[in-house]
Amino acid sequence: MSVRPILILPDPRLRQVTEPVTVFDDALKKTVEDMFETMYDAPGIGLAAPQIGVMKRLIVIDLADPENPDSGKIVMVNPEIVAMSEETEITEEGCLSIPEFYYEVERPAEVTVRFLTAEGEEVTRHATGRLAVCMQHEIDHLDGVLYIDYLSRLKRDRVNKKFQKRARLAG
Ligand code: GNR
Ligand code: NI
Repeated sequence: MSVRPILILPDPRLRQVTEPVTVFDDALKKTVEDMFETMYDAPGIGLAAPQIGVMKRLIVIDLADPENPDSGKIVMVNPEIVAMSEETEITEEGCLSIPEFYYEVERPAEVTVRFLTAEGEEVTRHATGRLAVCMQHEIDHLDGVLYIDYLSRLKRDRVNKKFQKRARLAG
């Protein structure tokens, strides 16, 4: 098991559409273990495979909140949102690939997601609250979508400029 480096904006891999998982082997389980270790180390409540440069449709989530009954380890392979509520909710989001920034985002308040477990078994799960937000945030990552894409152009440009500058200084 190992903590893997998390890719930071503007890494182009964060903008790629990822490939479905087709093989449910020990290598997949190892990747899942690494993702949990990386997420807990960060710490974060979710992590999508492309954030560690694995271009597959694979997500781990743990709300890690004793108050929240949705807490616990969740692995989602090839997830698909099969239903979402008309009702929306605005919550503050952050992203491990966009450190130190937090903005309010409006999303459907409830979603139903169909996915496979790490063993390849199909599951359908209805989610509300923080879990619903996190699932949508992570599934977006699999399609190269970041939460800043939902902000006004002014705010998004400000974030992009900040990270372009950081990359210049670091590179
Ligand atoms: O750790 C995270 N917190 C968070 C807070 C509000 C909405 C979404 C998230 S996900 C984020 C980790 C991350 O970047 N996952 O892709
Ligand atoms: Ni994120």
